[in-house]
Amino acid sequence: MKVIRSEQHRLHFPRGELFGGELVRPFECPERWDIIVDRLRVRGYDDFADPGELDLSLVQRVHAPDFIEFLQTAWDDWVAADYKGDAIAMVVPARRMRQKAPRFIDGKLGYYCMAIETAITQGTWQAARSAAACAVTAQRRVAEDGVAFALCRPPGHHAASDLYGGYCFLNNAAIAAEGFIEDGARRVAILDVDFHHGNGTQDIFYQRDDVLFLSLHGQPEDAFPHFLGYADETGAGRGEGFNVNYPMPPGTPYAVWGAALDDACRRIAAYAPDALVVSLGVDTFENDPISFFKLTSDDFSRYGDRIGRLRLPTLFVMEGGYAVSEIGVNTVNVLDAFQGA
Ligand code: SP5
Ligand code: ZN
Repeated sequence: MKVIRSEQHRLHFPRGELFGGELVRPFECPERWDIIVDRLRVRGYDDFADPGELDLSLVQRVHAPDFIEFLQTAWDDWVAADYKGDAIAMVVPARRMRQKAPRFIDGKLGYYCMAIETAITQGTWQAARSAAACAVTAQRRVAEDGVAFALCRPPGHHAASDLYGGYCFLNNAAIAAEGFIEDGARRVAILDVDFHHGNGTQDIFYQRDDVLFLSLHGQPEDAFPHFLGYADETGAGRGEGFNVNYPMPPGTPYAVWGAALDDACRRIAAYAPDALVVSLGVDTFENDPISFFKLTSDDFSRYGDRIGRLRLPTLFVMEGGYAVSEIGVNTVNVLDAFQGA
């Protein structure tokens, strides 16, 4: 299986993440990438490649022009305001306030932000661009090989057309889905197995019937991002019926999670897509520091096999997973079992 990854991910590493009222070392850190690469090598994956130049027209199909402009300029605006730390949003356009991007950077950050734990630094735009490029380059490999892995960092599934946050800036999986459609796919399914609801991906495709979105995640009552991901969000307009959420409670074991995955896989098979994008977050792991499902390392093999039995052209796109020492084993267990299915 071809693995597309870029060293440029290192350009994004904020000094701190706002967590429990403290600035802590970000959970979403460069070591995550290193440990996945190490494990891939141990398991015999040796077909690594850098991404090609990013096709900005695909990014523009997913993200609003003013949002792309904001991501490109936010750091310079922040520095111009004479701020010394990383760029963090503080004021947001809450209920009954004007939804209008202001001129000053403090206001812009809040306008485009969906969760303020996520800081922007000098290299954030370049790193986000490299992650999207990995997704698109890997997507183009799927036509030849039937499968590919985009080792994206930073992740993407919380990013909506004009929102960043949840460690995400560009929605790598959504951009890749648009790549499949550009290459002739009539239907694409996106299966989001990250612990967190893929609010950005859901929002991007909510009114569409050519992209089926399914997400298994911690229920919004208890889990980030808290304000989307309920089971009654089923799509709108021609997209009605093409959005499927599986919110699950704290402590969910594989017996329950795997049954939801099986239901999702049966819906995917019935949809008969030309391609499948898997938003692969491994923060469902029992020892993940910020999540509450109870999957074991062996469970990742179990579900990799289930996805493999769909027999679809499949692109894996890396999302979350914060139990850093086990992130490699858990991620590669999915890929190995997919290939063995
Ligand atoms: C891509 C991805 O996995 N993003 C997740 C972003 C979550 N950031 C906020 C986490 C806050 C978690 N608080 C839970 C505390 C549990 N003790
Ligand atoms: Zn996650």
